[in-house]
Order: sequence, then C-alpha cells, then structure tokens
Amino acid sequence: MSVKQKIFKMIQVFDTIIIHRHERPDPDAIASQCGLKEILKESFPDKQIYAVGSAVARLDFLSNMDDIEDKLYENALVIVVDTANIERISDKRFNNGKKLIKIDHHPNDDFYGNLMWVEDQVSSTSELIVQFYLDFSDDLTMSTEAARLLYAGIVGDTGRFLYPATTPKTLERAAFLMNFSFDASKINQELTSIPMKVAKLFGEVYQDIRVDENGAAYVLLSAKTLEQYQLNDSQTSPVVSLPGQLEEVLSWVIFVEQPDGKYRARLRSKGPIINKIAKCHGGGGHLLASGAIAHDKAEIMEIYRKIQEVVKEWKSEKS
Ligand SMILES: [Mn+2]
Repeated sequence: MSVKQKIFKMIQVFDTIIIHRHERPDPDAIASQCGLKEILKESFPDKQIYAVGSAVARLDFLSNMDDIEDKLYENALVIVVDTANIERISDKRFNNGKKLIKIDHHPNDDFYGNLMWVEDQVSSTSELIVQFYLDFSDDLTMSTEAARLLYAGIVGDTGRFLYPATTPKTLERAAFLMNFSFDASKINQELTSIPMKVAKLFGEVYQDIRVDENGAAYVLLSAKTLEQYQLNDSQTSPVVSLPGQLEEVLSWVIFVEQPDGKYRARLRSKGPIINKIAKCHGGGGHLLASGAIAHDKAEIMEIYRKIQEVVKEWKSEKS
C-alpha cells in the first residue's frame, strides 16, 4: 500500500481531524491546510475537521482558523501540512492527537509523524493536496471553496507559475481547479496587490540592493526603515521576490531586523543552491528558497559571503 493510501485509510478511520501548518504562514500553508479541510468536510460530513494555528490578518481573504479546546485532540488525527521542521509547526498541541501525519513539499530534513508523504519536487503543498484528491476522487469531493484555496496556494508558491518548480503537472492541476466557479482573477489580485507603504519599501529595496560582479545580492531592512514605513515583518514578504527581477542578480538574501535585534534572512536563487547555507544558520528550506536567522551584523556578512561563494562556483561550473 502506498503512503497516500495509508493516509487515506487513516483519514477514513478518525472522526476528528485537526490540520496544522507552519508559523508565519504564506498562502500555500493556509491554502493547503484549509483546502484539505474543505475537501474533508465536503467528503465526510459526519467528521469534525478543524484548521488551527496563529492567524495572519494579511491572509484573511483565504480563510480563518478554528479556535478549539485541548480535549478535542484526545481522539484526533493530526495532519501537518507544508512544514519541514517540527519547531516551525504553529500551535504546539500537534503532538496531542492519537496519530500524526506529515504532508509536505520541502526537503525532508525532519522526520516526524506516523505517516509521512513528502515530495520535494512538487511546487506546493496545495498541488500535493490536489493530487491527493485526484487519486481518491471516487471517495472525495472537491468543493468550489477548496478549489479556490488550492489554486491560491499554487499561485502563491510558484510566484504565478514563474518559479522553476512549475511543471506541466502544476499547470494541469491548476487548470483542473479553474473549472470550479471561483473568481481566479480576483484571487490573483488579492495575492499580488500591496498597500502603498509596501510599494514605497520596494523603492528602498531597489535603491539599497548590493550586487557583486557575479550576481550575488543582499538587502538589509533595518528596524528603523520598517518603522519609517510603518511596516511589520510579515508585511515585508512581497519584497522578497523583487531582486529576482533584476537581470544582474542570480542569488540573493533579504535581511529584516526583528524586534529582538536578530535578523530574519530569506534566501532565494535562480540556480545556485542556497539551502545548505540556510541550514548552517538556524534555518533551511527548498534548494532555491530558504530561510535562516542572523544574530548580528557579522553573521549577516557571513551569510552573504557564503552566497557569494556558491554563486561564484556555480558560474565557473557553467562557463
Ligand atoms: Mn509551500
């Protein structure tokens, strides 16, 4: 029996299913979580299905979290989506259920759960959930709301089908979802529109970006800058993809100073592999999109120097 079949069997057995995802969620985290919830609710009306975790106001247009009591975990199946590492799971009660399942598309660094279904070549966890539905479509029901969410998750994690993880299968699955009667262009707008103050920060990013001769770039957004534009850390996510639009840039890192004085680092790349660097600095993630933490300015420069090295190496291998 494949792991997907085992997961399906386990879902059938439990009357209470609680779905978790990672902290500081992006659209794919919320969408895969709530998309799966909607499919299961629609398919098994007698089961209790919940989605939990810290709320993010910016993503309210996708879905809202359920507020549930501890005792619901006693006989529950817990499914964690889109989360590579245990420490990153939002709502620490994930371990209180009877069984635990991991469904993810990040490199499988941290083994957890009774069942694990991880495919790190797939664009998004939302895409995995679509595939799960298609595999068991005799027994599962896709609702319009589930389709809307999963479409949003795929669009979010592929940067509107721009990033290398976008495959013909990704487009087929997105096309399948578009057959449902949600407003796809509205979702695209909601995912990409930004407040004016974030647009002003875009200007700052393009002004301040440093790029070396090989295309390794970094941007540092200080607490002072965030204060100046009246933004918090979670509102900075739209700037992360900006350096990728510059033809001079191959790999980049954006540091955002946090209230505790540390720096959140988001590493991105068009080819050179950067997740090993992220792992050395308290983080991890995809080969070409990872996160890390820098404790001070010295660690910022250390991370950037490592990116410069991998970019230089990658370029010399190509030529
Ligand atoms: Mn994801």
